[in-house]
Amino acid sequence: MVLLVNAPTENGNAWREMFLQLDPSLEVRVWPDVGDPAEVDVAFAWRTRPGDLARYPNLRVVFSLGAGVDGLLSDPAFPRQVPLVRMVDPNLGVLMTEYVLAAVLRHHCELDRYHLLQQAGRWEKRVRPFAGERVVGIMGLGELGASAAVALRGLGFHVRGWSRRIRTVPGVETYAGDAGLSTFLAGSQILVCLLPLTAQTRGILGASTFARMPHGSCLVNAARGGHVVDADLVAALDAGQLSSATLDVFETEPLPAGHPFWTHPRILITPHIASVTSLPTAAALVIENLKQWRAGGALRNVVDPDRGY
Ligand code: NDP
Ligand code: OXD
Repeated sequence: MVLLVNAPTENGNAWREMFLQLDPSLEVRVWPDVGDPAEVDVAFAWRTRPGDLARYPNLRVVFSLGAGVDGLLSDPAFPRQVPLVRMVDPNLGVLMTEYVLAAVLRHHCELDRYHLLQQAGRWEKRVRPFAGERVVGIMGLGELGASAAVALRGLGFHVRGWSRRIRTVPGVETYAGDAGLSTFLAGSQILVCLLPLTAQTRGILGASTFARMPHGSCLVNAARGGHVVDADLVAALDAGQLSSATLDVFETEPLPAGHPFWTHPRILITPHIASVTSLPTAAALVIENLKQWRAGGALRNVVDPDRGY
């Protein structure tokens, strides 16, 4: 079986070595040294060149290096008849949860505000509410959202979550679909986005959403830049409807020089580091899934291309 590592922005040889260590029976090739495209059975893909995955006529499965598959599915030539498996690794949740906790605590403790006061040389105290008096709303209660929700509950926050279908997470108030969105947003003082980017969720962090949140609330976006309407976010921050934002992801990455987010006093930018796929554990999960499938079992974590996640 030929597995092609097709992840031009990553260290393809490191993945190749790990896959071979885990399953020496595989033949592992690294893009662009593809050999005969007709021999490729399986692709391990991330940020592939547009059209590239359509070049392998006998491709039987694509594994995504990342949890979000919007980049792969946005390629009009993506072979939609081939099963696409997304990355589900508890380690992604561990790192994402750390990031969300750091961002939520930064907003909860108003560290962003104190940073601005420091720059103005001002010593101004303000009593903050207890965590239980602060409502954190998480958009997306999947692998990452549910993990963050549980950890925030552990710190005592009042946590609510929003998903497509209603979910149960112990201690978390849950809402679903369009019908639940306004009520969910109306109480969310710190809103954390962990949605996949799909046709339904693109632009969801825009004026209409911000207007439904409490005045002065905060935003954490660790999902995709396409969720945010950039001009609406700047307008909401400038008007005080939102008081602060932590952004890890952007429509264009790296965030282009001169983009208004770079210099906005109420925006903290991180360079898409909220979570990172861990090579050893992720490779082991791919090989395990592949082995089960080769033995006649079903693939786990297959994406529904119509749903987009
Ligand atoms: P999952 O597929 O496990 O969870 C997605 C959640 O979003 C589900 O709860 C789902 O609802 C909900 N959802 C999807 N569409 C809608 C909708 N239209 N309305 C309401 N809820 C919706 O994904 P993960 O938790 O694994 O990952 C989430 C995203 O995080 C990824 O797609 C990726 O974009 C981003 N990410 C960012 C990283 C970073 O470093 N910044 C790293 C890794 C991932 P339901 O439960 O009903 O299906
Ligand atoms: C992912 C990411 O989707 O790193 O895994 O953004």
